[in-house]
Amino acid sequence: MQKFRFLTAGESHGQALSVIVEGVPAGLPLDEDYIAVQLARRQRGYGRGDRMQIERDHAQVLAGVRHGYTLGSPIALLIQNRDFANWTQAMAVGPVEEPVERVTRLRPGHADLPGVMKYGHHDVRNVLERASARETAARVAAGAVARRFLEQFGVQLHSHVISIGTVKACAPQRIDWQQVEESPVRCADPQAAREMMALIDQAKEAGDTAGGVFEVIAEGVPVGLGSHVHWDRKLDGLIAQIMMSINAVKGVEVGHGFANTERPGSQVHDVIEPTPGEARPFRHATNRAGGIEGGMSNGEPIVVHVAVKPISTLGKPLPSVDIDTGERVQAHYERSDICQVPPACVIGEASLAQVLAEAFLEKFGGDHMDETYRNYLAYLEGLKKFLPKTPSQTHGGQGQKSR
Ligand code: EPS
Repeated sequence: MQKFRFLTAGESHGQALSVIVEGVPAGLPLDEDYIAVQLARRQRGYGRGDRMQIERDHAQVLAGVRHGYTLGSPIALLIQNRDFANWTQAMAVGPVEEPVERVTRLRPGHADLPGVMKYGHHDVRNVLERASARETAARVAAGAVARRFLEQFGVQLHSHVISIGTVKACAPQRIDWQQVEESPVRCADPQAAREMMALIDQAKEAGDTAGGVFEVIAEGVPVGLGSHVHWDRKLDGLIAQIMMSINAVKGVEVGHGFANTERPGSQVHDVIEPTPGEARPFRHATNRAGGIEGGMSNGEPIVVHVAVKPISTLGKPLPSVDIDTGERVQAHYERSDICQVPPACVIGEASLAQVLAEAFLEKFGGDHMDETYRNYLAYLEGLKKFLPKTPSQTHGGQGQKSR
């Protein structure tokens, strides 16, 4: 079975990040410039550390694309780490002449402790290099391919920051996405954005870090992606899994998931309305479910909230233990970001795009985009049988029989 999936490789300060994206039908227009736009969005954000001054992320397409169109074969992408020039000894692939200084002081909250125990390493760098959120550049490159695919069906993805620390945004009813793109913290509320930046400044001054919550929205998703029939085919379950795998993410909510628990059911469930005269058979009066019912998209925008913990590398490190001596020490400090919530938005978009592209291909298949598109249009055509009946159909006409 054709399956849209991706696999990344690469250490934060190694030579490069690489990713293979598989399952993309032939005939999808794709070029490096398109992917570069998404990579640049991920690099921005107030609260980023100095590393982003060094990197200019660009994914080179090594395979799977010819003359501007995908071939249906695996797509291979390569993103160079410019910073590798400063780490040639520390991250050399071959043996080194001079011993390289090891990292032995564990950082609470990072992968350091379980990583060295599980893999039997004596140098925490063997864990932290891969555990670094640098890997998310490769995810965004893969997500750009998924996004390009979804665009062909009119699916649009957006994201914005809802809170950083205790500062919460009052998002307007209609979000100006261009304004969000221009906001240093990807926030639709300019006053809250200023307060978020001040909070990040304070965290930096205190040698601390800041977390927050962001929202990702996918518009134009057809009804019926995912399935109610098995736990591992439920769209909300798949979205939660990929979001939880983003570095520092600790919570995922679809729609008003948590707030809904405080309301009676009558004020939670989205009333279904007929749509006389419209191409679409039904709509919901509200979207508290976040566009998913029974593990399937229901035709409303898919809305996901994602909680990001404060980064665990602290300028003023917490108490910890040295794996060489077993003694109490201050945790290791390694240059890092103060707040990752704005870039995490872009990673969240890429992740949602992955899940939706996979669900799209599961539903519509197709080895060439033309085939996928034909199947998609035929499905939409089939949905017309749910359109309101004319009086003659309701009283025993053709429409009634065809159901
Ligand atoms: C990260 C530490 C920092 C971040 C990095 C994630 O890198 P460095 O140790 O080189 O300063 O900048 O994120 C990225 C490099 C990136 O591209 O997002 C960490 O420890 O997770």
